[in-house]
Order: sequence, then structure tokens, then C-alpha cells
Amino acid sequence: MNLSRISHRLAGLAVAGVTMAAGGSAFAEVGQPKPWEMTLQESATPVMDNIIWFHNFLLVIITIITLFVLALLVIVMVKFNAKSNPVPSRTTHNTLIEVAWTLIPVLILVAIAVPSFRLLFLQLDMPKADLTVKVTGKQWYWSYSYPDHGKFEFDSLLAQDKQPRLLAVDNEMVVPVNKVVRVQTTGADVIHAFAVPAFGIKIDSIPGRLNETWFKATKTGMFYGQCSELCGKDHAFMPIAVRVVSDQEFAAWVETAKKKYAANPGNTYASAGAAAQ
Ligand SMILES: [Cu+2]
Repeated sequence: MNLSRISHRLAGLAVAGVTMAAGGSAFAEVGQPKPWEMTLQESATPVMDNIIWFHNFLLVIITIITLFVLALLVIVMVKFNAKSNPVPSRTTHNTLIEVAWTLIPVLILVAIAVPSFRLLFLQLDMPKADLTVKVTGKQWYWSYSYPDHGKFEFDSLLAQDKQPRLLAVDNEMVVPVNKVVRVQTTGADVIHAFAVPAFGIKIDSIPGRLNETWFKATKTGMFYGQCSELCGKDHAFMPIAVRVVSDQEFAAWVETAKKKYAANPGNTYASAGAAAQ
């Protein structure tokens, strides 16, 4: 193949790539799954940055260990089978090897434990929160309230006419960017779980209990999650949609939301449901 044909090919591929990117633009966004995605969702918080780093770090270690064990097995099968090694050695002890196979795994476990605990503390040791959002899991939708910003609560239900399919909702949870958001969650009926992959959060919403987690979104945009605890027939149809906006947009949204949800019939339903527990 001569040079001009190669460059022609490359140009063709580039055009195909651009077309695909344009066609898939509805999916090629952060905060939601992509077709043929093999890795974790792109991170939007410091906690998720750490989770991704830890995941990749473990992947390297586990790959090296697996290849090493595979190599040992292959050596044993080839070199020490009955045909090629008819008279087996009667060795029973080897101090150097025994020390090594005790010490090296200990060192590997310590190397895993240190970043693992650091990540756990990062997740569990909540920084000072800039705002609190209370999330209530219900069969089969979520309700959000903002106790720091007045008394309004609204329901968030799957929106069948919106994209992305099965993830879009009618009323999104809205939070400001680069702010520590404390999520307090509970269940009104059965156990649900509030999970947003790009934020690295997943926490059970349990009736009669208030669980807490936090996130600090460093990017604006839409981020989607799903209920992650089997909670009944419409478990798959109670998505979580979080819109991360600038401070000004958030303040404006709070003002509209206060009016919009002031007479929310969902509020009375929600409080009746909570009182019935
Ligand atoms: Cu649920």
C-alpha cells in the first residue's frame, strides 16, 4: 500500500470517527454509562479519583501475581512431570524460599492496606459540609429536601420522555459545584440504596435510620445513578439524577424550587408516608 492510499485510509477513518462521535454524543457524556464501557465511570469527585487510582493499582498487583502463579504452574507441568523428571527430588525444606514466601505476601498486603485505609478514611471522615441534602428512598422514586435552604421537598420520578433512557428524571437533585454536599439518606418503606458512580458514593437508605455520606463534585453537568438495593418491582426504574451547577445557578434554582415545590402534593404524601413508619 503506497503512502497516498494510507493517508486516504486514515482520512476515511477520521471521518468515520467523527461521525461516530457525533452519533454517540447523547452517550459520550460524563456521569452516565457509555456503550462498551470497560472501565469505571469517569470521576467527578476527589473520592472517585482515589477509588479509580486504587482500582488501577490493585489491577496491576493482581495481574503480576496471576502471571507469576501461572508461570510457576507451567514450569512445574513442563519440567517436573513424571516423564521428564522420573526421579523426584526429596527436598523438604528451604529456609530462603520459606522466608521469602512469607515475607513478600506480607509486604504486598501492607502495600495494599495503606492506600485502602487512606481511602476508607477519606470516604468516612466527612469534611465540613457546605450544604445538606436529605434523600428519601421510596417505592419507587426518590424525594429530596434541602434543610439548609427552607422547607421544601420534592419527588424525583423516572421521566419516560427524556434521555438518557431509564436514567432521566422529572425533577433532578441540584447541587453547587466544588461544594461539600452532605447526603443524609433514609428509606420510607423498604431498604433502597443511593448510588452515583461518578461521585464514588453508594449508601443504603434504611427505614428508621439516617445514613450519611458526602461528595464534592468538581465538574458541572448531569450525573446519573440508580437505586442499588433490590427494593421491589420497580427497583430498576428509580434513577438518581444530580445536576451540578455554579453557585449563582444554584441560588437561582433554590429560589424557583421554594416556590415550585411549596404546594407540592408530594410533600404531604411524603410526610404522611414518613409518619406511617
Ligand atoms: Cu429502591
